[in-house]
Amino acid sequence: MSEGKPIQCKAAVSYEAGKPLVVEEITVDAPKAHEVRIKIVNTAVCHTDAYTLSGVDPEGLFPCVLGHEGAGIVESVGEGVTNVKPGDHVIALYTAECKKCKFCLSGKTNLCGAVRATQGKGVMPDGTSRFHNKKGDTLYHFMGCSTFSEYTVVADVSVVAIDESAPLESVCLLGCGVTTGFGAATKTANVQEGDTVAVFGCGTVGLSVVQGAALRKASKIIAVDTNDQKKDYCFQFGATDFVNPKTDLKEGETIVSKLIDMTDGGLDHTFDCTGNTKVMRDALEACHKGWGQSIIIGVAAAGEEISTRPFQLVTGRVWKGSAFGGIKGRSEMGGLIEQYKRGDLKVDEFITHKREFDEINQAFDDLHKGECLRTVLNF
Ligand code: NAD
Ligand code: DAO
Ligand code: ZN
Repeated sequence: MSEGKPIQCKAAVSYEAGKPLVVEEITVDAPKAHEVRIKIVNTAVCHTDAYTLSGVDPEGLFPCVLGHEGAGIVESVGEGVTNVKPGDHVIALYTAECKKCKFCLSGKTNLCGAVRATQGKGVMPDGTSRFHNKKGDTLYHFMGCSTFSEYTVVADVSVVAIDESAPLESVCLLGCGVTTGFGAATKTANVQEGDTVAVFGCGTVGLSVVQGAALRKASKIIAVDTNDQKKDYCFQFGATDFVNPKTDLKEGETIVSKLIDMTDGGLDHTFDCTGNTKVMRDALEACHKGWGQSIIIGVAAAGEEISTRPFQLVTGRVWKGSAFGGIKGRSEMGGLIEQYKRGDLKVDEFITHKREFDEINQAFDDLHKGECLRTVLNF
């Protein structure tokens, strides 16, 4: 029985920005009160992990255990934990849900204040870490999840138990990218039947917007991507059109003018899934006058700012943002898993690469391949 004791296990430690991760044995302490220790079974690599590893994330702390798109099985729980128990299949949540704070009770947002401050500092809510390397150095947590370790410890508000029949290899992707895009379309934007939609950037997040819009029976779903390798995926997930702004514009045409021409005056909903602030502006300006709304999902580099002419907003276009698709992880993950099991939510289709955990550095390289949506790692 490992309950109450430290566990030695394999993890990928990020010691320095811009350097490969080091796969080594670390110690994972027992969970304290209101904490949960999870045996991670599968984790995927997302651009946010790469962003922090690159060193440009001003909040990045090293050495740390990255990873935030993971699923596993509860090994043990600390005192006072009632929402999960050992043996439960779970998904780690980088957007916590305490159900008690001002944010959770507002009914207006999925952001939660419970662990926000300590999560951003790479520690557990009591201000300490559960990770140490063999030299005894403390390793920081990441996004309240740290799924690049065979065992991790998370706050009880940062984990949700799921239907055991859902394959962990697939549903680990609901920990970030798929949920983010799908929720942005179906919840934040609340796309309705017959609406017109344009999605800028068709990686896992953008394709999940596409599939959310298709499920809602949008009449036109225009996928915009500078990489033609994304075209087939876009149609597979439900796009009606694909535009590559690098190659598909006539002389004098801009992506904004082309989209406006294609939709008789502009779109009902647009989504930025690139993190590029110029694209964010195009996405807003391609919206229909009077009601079009543009949802920013992409995470821009530190210090970047967005701009447009205020007249764009005066004339009725709306700029919104969406974190984790507006989804409350503990209350709503069960519904997403049901949609996945019914076939209404594609998840398996995003797994373009599978690797053993030891190949995690190659999984970071996979991210740069145009045809890669997600690499899922197996412990
Ligand atoms: P990705 O890199 O797989 O996909 C981005 C896509 O955008 C690529 O297909 C790329 O070819 C395309 N692209 C790049 N520049 C473009 C341009 N100028 N015009 C059109 N297309 C362009 O990334 P992803 O995993 O799908 O994530 C997308 C974004 O969402 C990232 O910025 C990520 O950090 C962010 N994200 C946000 C949240 C959130 O909660 N808001 C959650 C997860 C990810
Ligand atoms: O509550 O103030 C806060 C912070 C919420 C963080 C939301 C993060 C959304 C985007 C991160 C991309 C993750 C992959
Ligand atoms: Zn809360």
